Amino acid sequence: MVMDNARLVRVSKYLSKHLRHQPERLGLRLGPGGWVKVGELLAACRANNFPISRAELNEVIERNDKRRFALDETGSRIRASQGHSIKVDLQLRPVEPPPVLYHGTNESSAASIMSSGLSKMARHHVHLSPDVETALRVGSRRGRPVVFRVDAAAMAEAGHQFFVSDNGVWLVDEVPPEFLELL
Ligand code: HQG
Repeated sequence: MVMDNARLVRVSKYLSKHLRHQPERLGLRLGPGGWVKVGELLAACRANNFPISRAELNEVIERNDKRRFALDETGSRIRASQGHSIKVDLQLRPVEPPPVLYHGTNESSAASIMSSGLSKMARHHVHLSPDVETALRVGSRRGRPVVFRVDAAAMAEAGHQFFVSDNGVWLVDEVPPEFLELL
């Protein structure tokens, strides 16, 4: 483990940008599941004047605060576990959610969310957190946070599908307002 935090964050942001939003900027295409060959990724980063060593990549995968990136079982492919804006099929299977999940957002979005529910906006899914602390952290990114309680059990009962990413983020297509309660 050799990277300082500044480098760790820089590499993580660079990887998020290209594995979630703009792979074409590096001449990459995400394969099924959102996977990219590690060798191809590192070569593309180098060609774009942002060289990353394999050791650094491994360290980012392991030390990243939210474990945003994962290797496949062979260690030869990498993907972002969630957070994409481009069309990608993560090949996640629907699973039964815990009875309650949470969504953290900023205060100024609360009224709109209460009337129209949660939409995925620019991302692929609505992101839900397993606990209030995580939701507060997510909501704090853009001003004063508020947290909604999501009645996941009732949603599942009503036929909504839930997915969970490799790093424990819960994903749904939408949350209609009747399943939301502002804490
Ligand atoms: C809001 C980060 C008004 C929604 C985080 C959110 C997460 C509405 C914003 C992950 C709305 C979209 C995702 C409505 C939704 N009216 N506002 N009807 N419906 N919104 O960033 O959940 O660091 O796309 O509340 O930690 O904030 O990137 O979603 O505020 O896990 O790995 O629209 O991104 O992870 O914002 O964050 P985002 P999010 P990373």
